[in-house]
Amino acid sequence: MNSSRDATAPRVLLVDPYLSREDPMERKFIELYPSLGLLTLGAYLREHGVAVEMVDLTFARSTKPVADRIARFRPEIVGVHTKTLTRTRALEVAALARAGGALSVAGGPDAASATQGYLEAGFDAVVPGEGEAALADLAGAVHEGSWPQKIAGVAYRERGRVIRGPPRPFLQNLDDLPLPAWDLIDMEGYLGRWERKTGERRAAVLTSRGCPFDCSWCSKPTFGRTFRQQSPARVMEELHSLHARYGVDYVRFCDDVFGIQRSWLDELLTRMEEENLGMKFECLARVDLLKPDLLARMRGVGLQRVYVGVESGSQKMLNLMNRGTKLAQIERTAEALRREGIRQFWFLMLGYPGETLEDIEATLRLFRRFSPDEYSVSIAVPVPGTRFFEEVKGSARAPVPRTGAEGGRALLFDGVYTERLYHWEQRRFGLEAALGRVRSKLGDRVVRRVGKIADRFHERVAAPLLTGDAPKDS
Ligand code: B12
Ligand code: SF4
Repeated sequence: MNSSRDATAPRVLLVDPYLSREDPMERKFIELYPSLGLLTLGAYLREHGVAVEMVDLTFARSTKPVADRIARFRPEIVGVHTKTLTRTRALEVAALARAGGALSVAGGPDAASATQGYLEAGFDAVVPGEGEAALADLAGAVHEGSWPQKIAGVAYRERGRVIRGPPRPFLQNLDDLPLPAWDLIDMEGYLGRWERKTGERRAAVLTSRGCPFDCSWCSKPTFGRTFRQQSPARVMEELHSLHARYGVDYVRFCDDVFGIQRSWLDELLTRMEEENLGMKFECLARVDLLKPDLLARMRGVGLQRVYVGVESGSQKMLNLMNRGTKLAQIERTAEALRREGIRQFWFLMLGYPGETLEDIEATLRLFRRFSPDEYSVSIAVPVPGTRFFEEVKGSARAPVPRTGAEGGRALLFDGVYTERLYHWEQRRFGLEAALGRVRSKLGDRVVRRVGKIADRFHERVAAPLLTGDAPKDS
C-alpha cells in the first residue's frame, strides 16, 4: 500500500469492471449507461480535493486498461464498483491494485451484500453503504498515513478479522451532491452508440435514492427502505447541463421508482413544460402511481416509454410478493399507456413460491390481453437479505445467487415446479409476444387460433411432462 505523505492531493482511481461483451443480456437488450454511483463519487471526491481518474471497462476487452492506468496515475486507492455479475473482474482489479501498491476498495450492491466475502477474497476495504463521504474520509486517511483505522461506513480486515467502522448516516440533502463527473469517462462512446442505434443521444439521470416500498424479493443493500429525492430545480439543472454539454436529447430516469411523490412530480413536469427543453424521456414506475391524467401530462412533455413491474397476472401472487399493487391498477395503467401511445415494458416473474400453473396461466392471459411492446420474464431469484430468501433459504441452491444474465434463467431454490417447466413457460411468453407482433399482418382470428393450438399443446403434452404428477407443495 502506498501511504505517501506528500503535499499533493490524494489520488483515487475509480473502476467499473463491467465488460459489456461478457454480458449476454446486454447483447439482447443493448441498454448501456455508465454507473451514476461512480460518476457522482468522482465528482464528490474532486470537490473534496482528491485527484480522481476513472477506468470504465464497459467497452474494453479485458482489465488491461486498469493496469495501464495504475502504472501511469499511481493511485493510492483503487475503488471498484461491484455487481454480482462482475465479481470475478472486480477481484482481478483488486489484484492489479495490490500489484500497483494501491489500496483496493469495493463498493456498490454486491460488495454491500457480501462485505465479508469481498474482504476475504482480496479487497483491502469495503464501503457497503452510501459511498461519497466514506470514500473521501478513507482517501484522506490513506493519504495522511493514518490508515488503517475505524472510519464510519468502512469495513476492512486486520489480522484475519473483519472490522467495521460505525454506521454512517446518509447524506441529508441530495441537492448538495455535485453533478456527475461525466468528463471522467468516454461519454461520446455511450452517446454515439445510442445515436447510431436510435438517432437519439441518450443519457441516464437519477433523481432519488432508495425506495420506501417493500416487495418481498427486492434486494436493496445500499439504501434499504429509505427514500430521498433531489429538488425538481436540481433535476432540471442536470437535464440542462446534459443537453448543453453533450447534446443529450433523451433521458432515462434510473430511479428505482420514478415520481413516488405526486406533488414533486407535478412540480418537475411544470418546470419541464415551462423550460421546454424538448427532451424525450423514459422511466420505471409503479402501476399504483401512474394515474391516467398523470400519464397524459407526462406524454405531453416527452414520455416515450415506461418500465412497469407487472410481475404477475394473479392477485394472489401480487399479495404473496407484497407488491402492494392491484390487478385493476395494472389493467388501468396498461390501457392508459396504450391510449397515450407510450411504449410499455413489462417485468414479469415466474416461480415465486406459491405460484401454481393456474397463476401462470393468469399472467399469460393478462400478457395476451395487453400485448406489451417489450417485456422480460425472469425466474424468481432469492437474493440474501430479502424476505423471499429467508423463506426459501433451507432449499437455496447457491450461497451466492447468480444475478443478471445467469440468474435470470436459473431456479436457485426448490421451487413448486421444475426449472424446465419455467423455461418452457418463458418460451410460451416468447411465442405470445411474436404472435402479438404479427397480429396486424395475419389478423386477429389467425393469431387467436395459433394461440389456442399452443395452449392445447401445453395443457395436454408439455405441462404433464414437465410438472410430473402435481405441484410439489400442493
Ligand atoms: C440504473 C441501473 C442500471 C442501469 C445503469 C447501470 C450502471 N451502469 O450502473 C442499466 C439499465 C444499464 C443497468 C444494467 C444492469 N444492472 Co442495474 N441497476 C440500476 C439501478 C436501478 C440504479 C443504479 C444506481 O445508479 N443507483 C444509484 C447510485 C447512487 O447507487 P450505487 O450505484 O449503488 O452507488 C452508491 C453506493 O453503492 C456506493 N458505491 C458504488 N460503487 C462504489 C465503489 C466504491 C469504490 C465505493 C467506495 C462506493 C461505491 O456509492 C455510490 C454513491 O453513494 C440499480 C438499483 C439501485 N437502486 O441501485 C440496479 C442494479 C444495480 N442493477 C443490477 C443488475 C443485476 C444489472 C445488470 C447486471 C443486469 C443484467 N445485464 O443482467 C446490468 C449490468 C450493467 C452494468 N453496466 O453494470 C442489480 C445489481 C445486483 C447485484 N447484486 O449485482 C441492481 C442492484 C438491481 C437489483 N436490485 O437487482 N442497471
Ligand atoms: S421492487 Fe421496486 S417498488 Fe418494490 S421495493 Fe424494490 S425498488 Fe421498491
